[in-house]
Amino acid sequence: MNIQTDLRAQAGFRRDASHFIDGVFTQGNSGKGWDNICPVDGSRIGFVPEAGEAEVDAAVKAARAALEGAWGRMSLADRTSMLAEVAAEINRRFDDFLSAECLDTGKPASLASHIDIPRGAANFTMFTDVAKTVSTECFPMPTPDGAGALNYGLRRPRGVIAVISPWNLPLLLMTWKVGPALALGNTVVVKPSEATPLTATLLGEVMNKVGVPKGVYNVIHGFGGNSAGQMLTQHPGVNGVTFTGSTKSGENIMRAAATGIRPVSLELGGKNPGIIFADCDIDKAVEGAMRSVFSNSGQVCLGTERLYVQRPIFDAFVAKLKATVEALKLGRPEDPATGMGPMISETHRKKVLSYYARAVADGATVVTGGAVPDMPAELAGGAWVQPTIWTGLADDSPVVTEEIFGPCCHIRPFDTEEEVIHLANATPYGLAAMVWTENLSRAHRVGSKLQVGICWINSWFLRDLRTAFGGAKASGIGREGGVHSLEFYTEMTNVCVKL
Ligand code: NAD
Ligand code: 6OH
Repeated sequence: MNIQTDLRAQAGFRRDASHFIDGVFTQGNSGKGWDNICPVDGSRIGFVPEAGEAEVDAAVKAARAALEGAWGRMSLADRTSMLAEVAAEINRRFDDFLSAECLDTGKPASLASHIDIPRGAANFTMFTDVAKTVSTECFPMPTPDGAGALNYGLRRPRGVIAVISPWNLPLLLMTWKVGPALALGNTVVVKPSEATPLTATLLGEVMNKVGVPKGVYNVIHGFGGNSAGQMLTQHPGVNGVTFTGSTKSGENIMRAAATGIRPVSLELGGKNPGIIFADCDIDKAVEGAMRSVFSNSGQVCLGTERLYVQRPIFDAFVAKLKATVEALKLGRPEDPATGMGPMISETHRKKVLSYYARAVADGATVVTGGAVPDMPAELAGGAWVQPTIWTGLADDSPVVTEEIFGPCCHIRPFDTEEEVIHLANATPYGLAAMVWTENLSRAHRVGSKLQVGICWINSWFLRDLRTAFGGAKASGIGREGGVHSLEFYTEMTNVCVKL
């Protein structure tokens, strides 16, 4: 893995994004689009075309034709070896993907080279493995005439899948959907986030290089509501919508998918608690909290924004976390010393800063941060905020109840296990939680009582891709990962044969 010394010097990817429809890169005919801005310094990366009805319709039709054509006829062995080759080609073009992702998001290359890009490849290999092992049930049954009958299940691809993805882990979260969809025989139309169009576009080059039939993977660019996202989810040719993003957008997408009764898979927002018991290994807990609060500048759905620390170690924990946060270096993605990048955009920075102001207005103690950092002149146009810790807020402050999606957390003391379980669950969300304790019984007990899709004990973001991934309550519908992805990406028919 070679981290580029200058991302912009990496030549192998297009700076202007492009739709990718039926195997062809096109700017479309809508005449609309926008400038893609690098959040590191506010500079222009290139142009992004905005798809209109014509491009969305063409992409869905191309996906349908591929489903009924070359892709639908391909053997499982050929399909899966082709997708394994997609993974290999992502790895061969690692530096292109890395530079494109870091330019779009501003995230440190040290992070993207360990998480985003390798997972972009792994999402294809893992689901090709899953697809090869799919088997279905068989139930012999008696009949009154004594001859009996045999029931067996058949799994078919669901069809044309709309993939709507967010900007925080663009390649990782898009391929987390595209991988299983294609491995299980579907075709896709992807609408990546308007903030991060480059790696989805680049994946089109990989598909063509590998020889994936045209129309199997399509990309259209645009915004969400009243734009390409909405057109795609409303398109009658789409058989299912898989979405990662905010809970608000999830509600809109579910509404659109209701017409025609199309299934949805929704991975949504969170306000995840981290629970630190006094019997934990405090240094490991501080290190875990650092990663879960500040990785990717806090722009991770699984990240922790509410920390609950048991009273005997509260002051020590806050002091250690503060010292570690203050050592975090903000800087350019390509600088190996950079620990944190900017917010994704100026708009998002304003949102995060509004919570920084609200925390103060609500009487928080600002342990560290809380403002806009002083950056060198060449980065002054970037979307920077300071990593921030607060204490002293009431449990009903919006800073404690609403998802901020920034590099910040509120830390509150607690006394008993019962109390902290109640606090952790007192939210409409239910995506993830982390618990730090050296007491084995307590770890299992608390883990089983938290109303979340994923609970990490003495760890965070430790991912085995075979496990069920998704959120409880307002954090989502459905589970993806390993064989759990079969539920959404395939349709089951029971064949009942009278013998
Ligand atoms: P967002 O909801 O604003 O946008 C996500 C995607 O949906 C974008 O591509 C956007 O254009 C599209 N979109 C928005 N409204 C739409 C509509 N009405 N119809 C069709 N498409 C529409 O989210 P974001 O700001 O890009 O990402 C941050 C959010 O995503 C946070 O809330 C975060 O928690 C959540 N997230 C969740 C997970 C998870 O796995 N649960 C993972 C990552 C991010
Ligand atoms: C959210 O920002 C992170 C989601 C991570 C995954 O979906 C994953 O598969 O690891």
